[in-house]
Amino acid sequence: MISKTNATENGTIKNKINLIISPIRYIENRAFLLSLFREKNTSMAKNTDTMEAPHKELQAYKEEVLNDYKLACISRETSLLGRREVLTGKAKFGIFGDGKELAQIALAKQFQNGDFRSGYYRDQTLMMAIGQLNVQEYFAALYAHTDIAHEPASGGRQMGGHFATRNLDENGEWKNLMEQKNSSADISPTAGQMPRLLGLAQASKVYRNHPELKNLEQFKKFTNGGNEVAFGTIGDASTSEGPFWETMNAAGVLQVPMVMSVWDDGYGISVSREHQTTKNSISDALSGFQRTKDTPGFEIFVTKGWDYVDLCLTYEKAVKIAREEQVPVLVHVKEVNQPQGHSTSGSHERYKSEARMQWEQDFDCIAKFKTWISELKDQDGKALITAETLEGIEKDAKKSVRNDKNAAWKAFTDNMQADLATAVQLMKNVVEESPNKVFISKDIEALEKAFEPIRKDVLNVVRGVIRKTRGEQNSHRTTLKNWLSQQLTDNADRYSSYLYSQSEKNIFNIEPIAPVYNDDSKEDGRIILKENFDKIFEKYPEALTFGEDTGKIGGVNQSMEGMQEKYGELRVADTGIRECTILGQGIGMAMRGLRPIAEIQYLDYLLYAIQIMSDDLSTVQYRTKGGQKAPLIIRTRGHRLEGIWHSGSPMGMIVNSIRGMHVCVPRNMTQAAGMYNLLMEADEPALVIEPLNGYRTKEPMPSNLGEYKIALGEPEVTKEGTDLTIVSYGSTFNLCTAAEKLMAETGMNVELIDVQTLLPFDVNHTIAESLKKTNRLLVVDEDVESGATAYILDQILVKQNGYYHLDSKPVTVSAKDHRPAYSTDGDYFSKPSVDDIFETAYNIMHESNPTDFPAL
Ligand SMILES: Cc1ncc(C[n+]2csc(CCOP(=O)(O)OP(=O)(O)O)c2C)c(N)n1
Ligand SMILES: [Mg+2]
Repeated sequence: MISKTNATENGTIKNKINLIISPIRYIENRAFLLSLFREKNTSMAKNTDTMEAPHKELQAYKEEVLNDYKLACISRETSLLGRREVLTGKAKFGIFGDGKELAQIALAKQFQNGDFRSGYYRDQTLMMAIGQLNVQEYFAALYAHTDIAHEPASGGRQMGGHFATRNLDENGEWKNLMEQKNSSADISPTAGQMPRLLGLAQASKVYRNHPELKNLEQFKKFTNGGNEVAFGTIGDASTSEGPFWETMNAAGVLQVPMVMSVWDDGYGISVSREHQTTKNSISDALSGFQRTKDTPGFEIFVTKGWDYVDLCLTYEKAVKIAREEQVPVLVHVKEVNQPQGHSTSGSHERYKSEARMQWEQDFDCIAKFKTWISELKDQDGKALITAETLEGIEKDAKKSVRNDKNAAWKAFTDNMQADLATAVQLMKNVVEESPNKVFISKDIEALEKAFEPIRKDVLNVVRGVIRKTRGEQNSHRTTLKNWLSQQLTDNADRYSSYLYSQSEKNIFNIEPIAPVYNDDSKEDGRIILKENFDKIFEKYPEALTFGEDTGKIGGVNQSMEGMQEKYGELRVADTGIRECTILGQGIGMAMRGLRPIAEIQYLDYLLYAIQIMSDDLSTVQYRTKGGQKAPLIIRTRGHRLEGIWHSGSPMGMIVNSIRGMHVCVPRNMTQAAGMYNLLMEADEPALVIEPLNGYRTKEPMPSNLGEYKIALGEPEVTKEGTDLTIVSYGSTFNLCTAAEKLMAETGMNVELIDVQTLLPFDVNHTIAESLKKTNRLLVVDEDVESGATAYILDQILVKQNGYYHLDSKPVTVSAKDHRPAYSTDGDYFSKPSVDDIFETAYNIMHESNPTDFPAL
């Protein structure tokens, strides 16, 4: 800084002006201007006749500083009032961004249209600074306002402090993401934002280097030559989580434009940093990631959360490196704090020492910012910005936040008040005619007197009135019941819509096309898959795949053989062994218009990724109420091989943890390929589990590869019969087919149904139709007892009313509760075998007709 000032003093004033206004040197110029303030060097400004240009710059800069101060005050006031709203009971829970304002303001200066954020609950100032959150919206979220016009992030579904931009239009189509600053939707699990961040950053790299995409018009809404930066934010304590390290390592390997900020306030709730981080410093711990001249890695910056000038300069440098060089950057922002403690759930006095509390006050970033501004002098040595100006800003901030808060509350309650008034009137009509009038009226009066009742309060009383007037001849009951029914419909939209896509491209809108067979040729399953992937890559330039061993050797089962040579390393890539971030790459890239196919090598290892699938991917549509999507396809293979770690089939766990995604369990590769073809046209995330023992099985070769599409949610009846309905899927279905041959030999005529997909499940109730004929049900599954079978039975017996058609008890065959043991015998005694399936089916027949089916 000093040397730059000296250098300009030695040059002519004219040179100085050129230096300041030249756009190419913008960053250096800003640094220079900032240095003027920092050094309180006013000598340059005293030369009045030649100083017009820099003077203007200084004025603009002064404005900028004042705007920053204003936003900091507004954001802080939002936190303070927000906490009060929770403590007085108007909102459920509050977690705020106080103490982190300044760093986020500095970061936001570098945030451009098309860029993405993947952060956490402290980022309200950042969201405000990039123009994607206003105070009223903040409070709307705190109150859980269900209208996206008021609470665009989640329609009141997420607790306050969980941010998101609306990246889809009302039809579920992508908006032009290059015309807005974007934030992927937050999730609460600490470090859960990390895997997705990797993919958001990687998308820029793909767009920059892809031979076709950058010139295609339809991708201009996602990128400008891959110049976009993905901004990550995380708290110091959350860096202890595995996904943080996995993401950082992968970003260093992939060299993607990611700027990772750590807001280091020294605590994760009550647990201080020395219990969290090696060397008590994340930048020290990560110092081995620092790139050198010869070895790529990270660029690492350390700054302080209260030092406005250093923060601004740091982010200028950091983001320039990430954007231009596509290098990941860590910005360790030390010395931030949390003036109000962690959240509304407790107070920090319980675990912070008095000295620490004092320090937090002394180093409050807004107080420090104010001191710094107050010390700026103009050319006459007078305060550049007066104390009155700053106090005026503070006062205005208080007032405007209060007004916005009140407006948010009014909007939140207005809508409910209207419903309340209608409900009360309808209930009074009912009660007028009721012999229990006096008794029931009390409930209605209590509701009328209640302080701002919510929907639950109203429906509680309405349902009570319906209950208490049951059996009465009361002409107004029907009207009240209709009103209730309409309320339940409206609230289903408020609270339960958009678990799946509601766009034109949801899976049910894609027309299936049957495979065509021109001749009798047969091929290994893997060849069918491979040739089909070839068609997919040809048809969709935005399609890309990655996973362990996926690239160079084309996958452990060779179903991508030759694809990397043909489509390049960008589109067919190897990754490190890191299932969680493979998923994250997929989520982030899918959120930016690409069509990733993420490969998890074996189903058993999906567990490393299941958290991120469950918490992030499967909730994207739901938690944004249709504001975002991530149409990612996950490929894996499983169910059968041998041994504890290679034969798992935890389908119950999977279907129950990823509602919001589709789960395809094809019995062979022809079906699998047809499912991929359908999914590529849809805009929804799905998991496809290829049957592990199907790669070398010969299957008839369809002639319309890449074209035929297998519908999801439609089981296939592969053999018709009248005695017993056998329901299964995947590899086990093939065992059922083998067992059926034995059954036929004994005179049994069974119907075999492959459900094909577990989510969705038999949408046309094909299985119930079958039960009408057979009146008997056997479900075969290789999950543990009561695993996927419990789900399947609930679907058939309860949802499809299958129980109604049964003449004998429904029966299940599952694997043993332990993991499957190694070797063929281990498999035989752990998983359902052809013999087990035959015997169980036969015993059902024996029970109903012991004459034709004598005991075995
Ligand atoms: C996986 C997971 N574990 C625990 C929590 C509960 N929790 C919420 S915030 C938090 C502390 C996070 O601290 P830090 O990352 O330093 O962020 P800060 O709140 O201090 O900004 C914890 C433990 C959680 N949300 N997710
Ligand atoms: Mg912390």
